[in-house]
Amino acid sequence: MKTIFSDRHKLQSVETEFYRGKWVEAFEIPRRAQLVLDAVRRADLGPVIGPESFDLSPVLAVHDPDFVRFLENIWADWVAEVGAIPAYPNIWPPRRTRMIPTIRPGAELGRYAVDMSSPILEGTWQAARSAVDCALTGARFINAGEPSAFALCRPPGHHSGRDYFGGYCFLNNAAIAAQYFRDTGARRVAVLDVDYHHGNGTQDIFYDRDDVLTVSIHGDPVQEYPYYIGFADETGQAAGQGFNLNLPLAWGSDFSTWGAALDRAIDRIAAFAPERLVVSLGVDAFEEDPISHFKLTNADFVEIGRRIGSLKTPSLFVMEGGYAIEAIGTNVVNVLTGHLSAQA
Ligand code: 6XA
Ligand code: ZN
Repeated sequence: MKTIFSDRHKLQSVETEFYRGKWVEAFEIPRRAQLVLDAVRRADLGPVIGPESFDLSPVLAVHDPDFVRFLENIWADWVAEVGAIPAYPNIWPPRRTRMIPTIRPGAELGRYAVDMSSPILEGTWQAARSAVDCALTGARFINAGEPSAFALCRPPGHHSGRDYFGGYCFLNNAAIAAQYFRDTGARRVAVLDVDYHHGNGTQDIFYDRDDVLTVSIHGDPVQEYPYYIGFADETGQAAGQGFNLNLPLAWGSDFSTWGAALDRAIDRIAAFAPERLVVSLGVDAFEEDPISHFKLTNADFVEIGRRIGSLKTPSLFVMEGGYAIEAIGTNVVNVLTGHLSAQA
């Protein structure tokens, strides 16, 4: 299985993040991607390849053009007004306001950001573009006939919607890849999100469509980020009714519960019979994850990969979360080797 990786992910790097009322050591750090890469190399999973450069059209097929323009330009606007320090929102539009454009970067940050987890830095745009390029390059390998590929994306993407960002995400790599599969001929595409957190951006982007099935297994939003969205009764709307499946689970869930949810996810995906599968691969459901509350073991991740492989659908794995630094490489490689064993 090929891995697609870009060094440019390092351009998104902060020392601290605002967590439960305090500035703490950041969880989403460049070392995460390096450790996954090291593990991929150690496991001899297959070649590691740099991404091709894509133009903005696949991004604009998913994201709002004003939002994309904002992401591209906000750093320069912020520096001009505030200086070369990380740009964080600290104001958000109240409900029932009209979204009238402003001329101040701080106000625009609050318009598009849903939280304070995705600071804009000098290299954020380039890092986010490189992650998209990794996902799209992986999609190309799948289109060329590979049964699977691993886009080692960083920053992650699944919390970004058509016109918002947050939760360490900027551009929705998995959604962009899914749309790219549609635009290059796949009639039905499924996205399976196994990250601990609900893939709210991905759900939202495809919510009214029946050509992209979205399925997510995650911490119950009554108690877990991103809150407000990800409940079981969100099943899609309009043509998309029945084409979103949320499987929220309580804190403390182990593989007896999680695996049963995965089986439901897989049954739904099999019934949909997609021509391509995108897996939003976060490994933060791991028992030792510092910000998560599921109880999956190293070995459970092998089984996740194996069961996804039973679908026998060309599959693009797109890296999302996972913050237990010592185990992130093992857990990712376990999913991928589990998947390869089911391909054999
Ligand atoms: C807010 C960000 C927490 C979610 C990040 C993540 N502190 N998402 O892993 O998948
Ligand atoms: Zn996560």
